[in-house]
Amino acid sequence: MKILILGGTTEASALAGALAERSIPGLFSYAGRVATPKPQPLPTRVGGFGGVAGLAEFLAEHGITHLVDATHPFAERISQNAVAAARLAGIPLIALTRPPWVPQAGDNWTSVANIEAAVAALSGPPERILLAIGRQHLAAFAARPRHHYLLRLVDAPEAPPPLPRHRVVLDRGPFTLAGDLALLREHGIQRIICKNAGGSGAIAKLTAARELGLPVVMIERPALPERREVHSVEAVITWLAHESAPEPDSESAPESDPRTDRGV
Ligand code: 3Y8
Ligand code: NAP
Repeated sequence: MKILILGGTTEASALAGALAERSIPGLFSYAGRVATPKPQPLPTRVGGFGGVAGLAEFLAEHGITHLVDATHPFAERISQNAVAAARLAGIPLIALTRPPWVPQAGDNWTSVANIEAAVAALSGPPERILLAIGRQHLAAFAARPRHHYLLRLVDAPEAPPPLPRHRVVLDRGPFTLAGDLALLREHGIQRIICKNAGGSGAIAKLTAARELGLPVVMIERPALPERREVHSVEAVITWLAHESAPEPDSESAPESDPRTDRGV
């Protein structure tokens, strides 16, 4: 058995720890989006595979027997590639995901379908906005230049974002309620824009928004391809055990006793 984990989330790190503890051979994969990704207790590779064909080749060349897609719900392309590459390579695939967040009493959310809809939702008067969506989609908000954006990024942007009024804060999750309350108060934030990532690593800002009575523009998840999906590390471990159990062959299967068949 040799597992490849497509990582980049809190759950992927927890699964890597569980495999390492059980001495289950595994490899961990990052896209290489940030300068210093969190170290993992498994051998780690960084960078794209080169599309579906590249990933299928990697699976075959490295003798991968099981593929676990533990990437972020907004990492659409890698999840599509994983389904296609696992099929090409003829190996089983499972996705380790977390349920989306749902609004609680006291929340003031506007759910939107995507980044463009979030931009469209900012048609009101100038506000101080926490844009907590990372670095990859900032340019879309250039269409709404009158707001003041607080950008929380993992790494400093190579070029200044095309937002006339913005402030960058460099930080990486998992985040805390105390930290996010302080951030929102210090910068006088009036609205939060974020992705429905789910999980525990990014939820603090929503709890802080509820406490401060701030509105949230929640970007809902893209549709992902059909695949086997679980929400816990234990469920992946159970699946691995089941998937690697030898098929019971007919010779060794115990004959049913005719007497018991008749209930005698
Ligand atoms: C490179 C690898 C772990 C994983 C931790 C989780 C939690 C902390 C919260 C906010 C939201 C955001 C962002 C965020 C969080 C976890 C998780 C999560 C959100 C690292 C990491 C990698 C990335 C990539 C990065 C994206 C960006 C998104 C920042 C590691 C730290 C906004 C998503 O600069 C860039 O280009 C950053 C790109 C993709 C989204 C974007 O589009 O910009 N994550 N984040 C992974 C790789 O190379 O394969 O160092 O840990 C991982 C984590 N970030 O093991 O504890 O599980 O989600 N990551 C979002 O959720 O909205 C920050 O600021 O409130
Ligand atoms: P994406 O748009 O779905 O993927 C774009 C390309 O990046 C993929 O086609 C693949 O390149 C490469 N890639 C993505 N994840 C990879 C991985 N784990 N290992 C190797 N290559 C990978 O992905 P994304 O949204 O940019 O996210 C990139 C990484 O950041 C993922 O690991 C994800 O879990 C993590 N992350 C993303 C978010 C988010 O908001 N998107 C949040 C937290 C963490 P090739 O086609 O060349 O193989």
